[in-house]
Amino acid sequence: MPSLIRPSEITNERFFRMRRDLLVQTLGLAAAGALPGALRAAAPESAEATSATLKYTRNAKYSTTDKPNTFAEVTGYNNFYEFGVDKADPAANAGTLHPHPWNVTIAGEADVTGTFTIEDLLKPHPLEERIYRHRCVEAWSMVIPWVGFPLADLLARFKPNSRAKYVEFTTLLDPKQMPGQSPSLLAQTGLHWPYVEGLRIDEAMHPLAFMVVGVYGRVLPNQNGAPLRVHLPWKYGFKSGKSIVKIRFTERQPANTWAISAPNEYGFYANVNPKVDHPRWTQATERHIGDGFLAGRRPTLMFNGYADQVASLYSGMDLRRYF
Ligand SMILES: Nc1nc2c(c(=O)[nH]1)N[C@H]1C(S)=C(S)[C@@H](COP(=O)(O)O)O[C@H]1N2
Ligand SMILES: [Mo]
Repeated sequence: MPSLIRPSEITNERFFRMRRDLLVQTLGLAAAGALPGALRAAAPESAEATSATLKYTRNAKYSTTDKPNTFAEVTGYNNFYEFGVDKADPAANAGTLHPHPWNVTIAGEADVTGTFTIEDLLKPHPLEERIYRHRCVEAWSMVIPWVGFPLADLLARFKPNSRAKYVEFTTLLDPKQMPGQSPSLLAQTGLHWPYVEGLRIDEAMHPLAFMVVGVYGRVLPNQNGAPLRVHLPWKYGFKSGKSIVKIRFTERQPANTWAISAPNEYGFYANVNPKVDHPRWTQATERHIGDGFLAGRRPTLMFNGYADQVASLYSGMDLRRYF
C-alpha cells in the first residue's frame, strides 16, 4: 500500500494514473470506445498520413499471431515522460522533437567507437516487421507491429571487447526539444534526465532484441521514440529507451532511470513475471489496451510469452531478487 512505502512524487503520480486506468476499465468506457483523454486525443490522423512508408519484409518467425492494436492506440497511448506524464501527452507534445538530423555516439568497451549519423548507422540493415507483445510495468499491454532490425546486428559492428558485459542506452537530453526535462518539471516527474537504460550484453545480443525505426510500416512517430528506440518484448516497457543518442558498452551494470528513482519498485532486469508483483499492484494480470470491459483482465505470461526463447538467459538466477 502506498501509505506504507512512502512513495516518491513520481510513484504517487503513477499510482494515481493506474487507479484512473482501472476506473476507466471498471466503468467500461474503453468498451464504448470512449476512453477519456488518452485515446481520443490520440490518433492524430495527420501522423498516419504524413509519416513516410518504409520498405521491409515480414518476419513471421519472431511475430506473435495476436491481433495488433490499432495505429491510434499505438501512437496515442504512450509513455514518454520527456513530453509529459499522461498517456495522451506524448502524441500531443512530441512535435517539438526534431529527429532529423540525428547522431548517435558509440562509446566504451568496443574497438569501434565515435559519433555516427543515423543514416550511416541504419544503411547496412535490411528492415523487417515484427509483431511483438508490449507489456508496461503499469500492468497494461498492447501488440505492436514494429519495423526495425536485430539489435545484435548493430552492436556487433562496433566489435565490443571482452570487458563489454553490459550495454547502456541514453535518450536525448535537450529541454528545448523535450519540455518534460525542464527543471521546473522535475518535481512533477521525479526522474533525472537523460533517460538511461541498460541490458546485459547477452540480452542485447538475443535475436528477439529489436532496434526499432518504424511502426505500422511507417517511420516511427516522435511519441514512439523517433528516430531510434529499442524494444525487448520479454521485458517491461521501461527497458525500451526511446530517441537514443548514445550506446555505451560497459564492464559494470549501468544504473537505469526508473531503478534510480525507486529501486524497490523497478529493477535492472525488469523481466515480465506474473509471480513477482510490483510492491503496489499485481503483475499476475494485465489490462490489454483496446479490450472491452467484458473481456476482463488477461493473465500475464512469464517473460511476456517469450519464455521458450529467453528463459535460458536467466537459468540459475533468483528472479525475485533480480527483478
Ligand atoms: N526516453 C524514454 N524512453 C521510454 C520511456 C520514457 O518515459 N522516456 N517510457 C518507457 C515506458 S514505461 C514504456 S511502457 C515504453 C512505451 O513505449 P510506446 O509509447 O512506444 O508504447 O517506452 C519506454 N521508453
Ligand atoms: Mo512502461
